[in-house]
Amino acid sequence: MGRWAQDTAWACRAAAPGVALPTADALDAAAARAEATPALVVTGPVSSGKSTLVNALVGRRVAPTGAGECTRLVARYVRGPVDRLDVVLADGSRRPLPLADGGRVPAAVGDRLGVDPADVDHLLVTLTSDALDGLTVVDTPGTGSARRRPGAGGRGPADDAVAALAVLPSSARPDEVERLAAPARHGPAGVLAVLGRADTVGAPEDAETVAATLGRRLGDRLGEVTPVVGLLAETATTGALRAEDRHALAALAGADPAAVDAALADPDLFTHADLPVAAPARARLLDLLDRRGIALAVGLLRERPDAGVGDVCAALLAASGLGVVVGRLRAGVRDRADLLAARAGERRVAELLAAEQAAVRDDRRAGRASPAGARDLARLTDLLEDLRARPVHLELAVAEAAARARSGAVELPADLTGDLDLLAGAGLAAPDRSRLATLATRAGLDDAAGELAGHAARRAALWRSYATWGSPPGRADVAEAVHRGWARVWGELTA
Ligand SMILES: Nc1nc2c(ncn2[C@@H]2O[C@H](COP(=O)(O)OP(=O)(O)OP(=O)(O)O)[C@@H](O)[C@H]2O)c(=O)[nH]1
Ligand SMILES: [Mg+2]
Repeated sequence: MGRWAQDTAWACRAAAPGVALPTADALDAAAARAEATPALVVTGPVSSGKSTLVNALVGRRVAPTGAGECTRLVARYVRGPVDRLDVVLADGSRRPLPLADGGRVPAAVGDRLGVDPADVDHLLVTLTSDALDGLTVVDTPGTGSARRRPGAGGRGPADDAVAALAVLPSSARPDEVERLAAPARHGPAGVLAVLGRADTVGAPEDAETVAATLGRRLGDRLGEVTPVVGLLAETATTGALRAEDRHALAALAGADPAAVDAALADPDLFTHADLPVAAPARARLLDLLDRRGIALAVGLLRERPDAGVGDVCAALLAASGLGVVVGRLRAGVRDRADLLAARAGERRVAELLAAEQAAVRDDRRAGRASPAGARDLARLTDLLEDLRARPVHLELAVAEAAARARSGAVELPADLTGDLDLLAGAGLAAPDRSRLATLATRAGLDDAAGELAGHAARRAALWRSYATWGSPPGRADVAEAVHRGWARVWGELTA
């Protein structure tokens, strides 16, 4: 666990002995929240390719996938010493259930356990997969599904996510995005958007254009949209492609190219055309690769008849775009896991304080004395102030301000938005020399060391005035965070 997450957990636990029992329990939960592995929630409309992408990310074909509504329960994929499945019921109790053949999560777990499916809160899938080291992945039912509902106590089993991976079809509308991604809820890492099933939108080179158009149509709320072919990524990373599949592909590569290419125009045609591969083997290839993947693999084997399963998988993986998604996840979530976990704990304390404030207000209105409530309120206020005084809070406040400005939620003049992005990448929690030097270079300063302090002081003053001169509240908050960021840079350089 990282330094800031640990620090948050300690602060919460240290405050617990001085408050009433329910508040102490809630503080313990906030500490546990900071200590927990950060979670990424995968969200999107029904059949957009979420579970297929989850399998690719986890490196195992474990989540059920298929045409029609397939995922009916939230499933949390976590790292553990053995593979196992637990069904978590609405009352919090857990029932173990064997994984189905091939290590898949079985469909209809409610029936298998003899419980009402409505009583199931979520599935907890523990896997030995290294890909889950440091990142829990949460698969969800499609946004249009009637199965989506908050879990017990009004909290959904994905509500602790620090970031969302939105898997979108090319037809996604801005109003859907609002609903499915709820960027504000997922904290500073926000939402990483991908165009799912990108092989189905036209020629390979079209996918980039469609993704860019989708990003623009969604109003840049989600930032960049990356095209991804989850199916090829899943097949390539999970060992699903076997020697006999490669054999079938090689037979197709050796057949009349005109006949194979013509058959690939349509799935039915491909399964029934006169080709030197048994129909069930062709149907399996369609399941594993779809037509684009088959064309790609056959093309490779025509050029290099000696290419093995590993070579084919490498080509599929390269064409899938998974590497770009993994890279974005690393930069946006994994590399910032400590900060995000610390922030998640801090958010819980803020929620707790708000609830306590409401309770004390109610007591006051009803004429009830609540000395314990007033005492807890003071403790929680102190704790939150302490947490917010840490540099990690500042770094995340600036990152959030940058995300809000980029999303259009807060309007700023263009030159100030650039300034915000600059500072958001500066590592304000621990601004060492190399980070400050990078900041100076990115700010376009010639004499990096000499000029940065003066620049920081001027920018701090500018943002300060922007924060105070009649700005609307959203803008004032953003400006205040950036002001404090530049002030910290100045302080580091002049201390
Ligand atoms: N051609 C192609 N098909 C894909 C791709 N990804 C998924 N599919 C197929 O699309 C169908 C739906 O995929 P899922 O991964 O189950 O989609 P989902 O979003 O989890 O669907 P629900 O759980 O029902 O909401 C399956 O038949 C997949 O094999 C892809 O990248 N390309
Ligand atoms: Mg699914």
